[in-house]
Parts: sequence; structure tokens; C-alpha cells
Amino acid sequence: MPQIETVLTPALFHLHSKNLNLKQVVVIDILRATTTMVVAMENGAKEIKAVANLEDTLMLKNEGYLVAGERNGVKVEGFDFGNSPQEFDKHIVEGKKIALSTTNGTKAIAACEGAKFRYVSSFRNITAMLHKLIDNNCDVLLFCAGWKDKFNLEDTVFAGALIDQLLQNNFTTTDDASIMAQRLWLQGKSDLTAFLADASHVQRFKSLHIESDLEACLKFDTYSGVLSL
Ligand code: 3SL
Repeated sequence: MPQIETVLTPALFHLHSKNLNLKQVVVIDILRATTTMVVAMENGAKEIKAVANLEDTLMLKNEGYLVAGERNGVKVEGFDFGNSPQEFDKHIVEGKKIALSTTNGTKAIAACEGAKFRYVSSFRNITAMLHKLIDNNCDVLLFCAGWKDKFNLEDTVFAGALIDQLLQNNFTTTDDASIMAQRLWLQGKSDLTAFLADASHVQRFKSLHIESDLEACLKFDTYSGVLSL
């Protein structure tokens, strides 16, 4: 049976990176990078490219990309967009190539280059992601981007949602992080907004006056595609 492991923070990734070329990795940054990437594709973007650093992102302007990025939650000066899913409206992104660089999410994506399959996902395409993982039928690594190497609730609870379904579909786990993630999901799933109310990034949203992004990040299955990078 394929195994599930969960990387609770990028600081722990090195413990799970063995045989990466045999694993399907899902990078998770619910608030907000991987949600924003799903929204961009949902709204018809031609491509979304994740870039670890700002200089390389800006260079992509010369290749026709719109550039998006934040650091510490704040839009990078001179970029076309920040990292709010609400900025990526259909009439703005349809048919466009977008390069995105964020504080945690896009670094995590870069870290797992070389995986057999590398995906990003969010609640907005969770069912499509789940079906793809089941179809691939190989070991799964759920990589929570966290915040500056710290654990966070929202990425872990999303990992738990996938784990809960994978365990019912011929996958297994002996990994305590995955067992914990599933238990968090079971605890929080009936009201995720309430469950995440005290989360550090939700508090950060409040201090940045971007609380309205939370609703967009907790919508389920608005997109039926999978983002493979
Ligand atoms: O760190 C990231 O990748 C971002 O998603 C963080 S923020 O929500 O834009 O602050």
C-alpha cells in the first residue's frame, strides 16, 4: 500500500526528502500562495509559475509574465499583484502567464524539485487533487509550507483532509504527523473558520486588514483541475 507522510514545516523537509523521485508531493500553503495559484488557473490564466526569489520573478516580465509577489504578506513594490486570491480576477488573468513569489509557499515548491510528481493544492481543488493522488497510486508527501519554518494550523488541517480520504482509498500511514493532521481535520472540519480563528496567520491577516481573503481561501471545490509544476 502507498504510504503517506506529512512535512509539518519546511525545517523538517530534510527528514522526508529521501527517494523524492519516487514520491508524489503536494505543497500546501492555504493562506495564501497555493490558494492564489489555484484561483489564477480557475480564472483562466495560461500558466502560473512559482519562483523562490523576487529578482528572478521580476526578470520574467521580459518573457511576458505578469509578476506577483509578497513578503510578510505585503505586496512587493513594482509588482503587478500581491498574493491575494481576490486580485486574480478572470478579466485580469485570463490567457495570461503569471509568475508568483511568496514568503513561504514558493520556497517550499522550489525545495521539492525532483519529486516524481509535484503539485500545489488548496481547498478550492481538493477533490481533483485527491483523485489524482489516488490514480497515481504511489507514496504521498504532504508538504506544509508553514510560516518561516514554523508549523501552522491551516496547512496541517488541509493535509488532514487529504489524509482522511486517502486512508479510505488504499493508502496507509505510520507517520505521527499524518495521524495528527487527520485528527485536526476531524476536529475542525465542521467549521473551519471557527477552528482557524486563533491561528497565527489569521491574526496576521487582521493586522494587515486582509481578513476578507480568508473566505476565498476556505472555499471548497471551485476548480476541477490539478496544478502540476
Ligand atoms: O508565505 C506565503 O507563501 C504566503 O502565502 C503568505 S501571505 O499570505 O501572502 O502572507
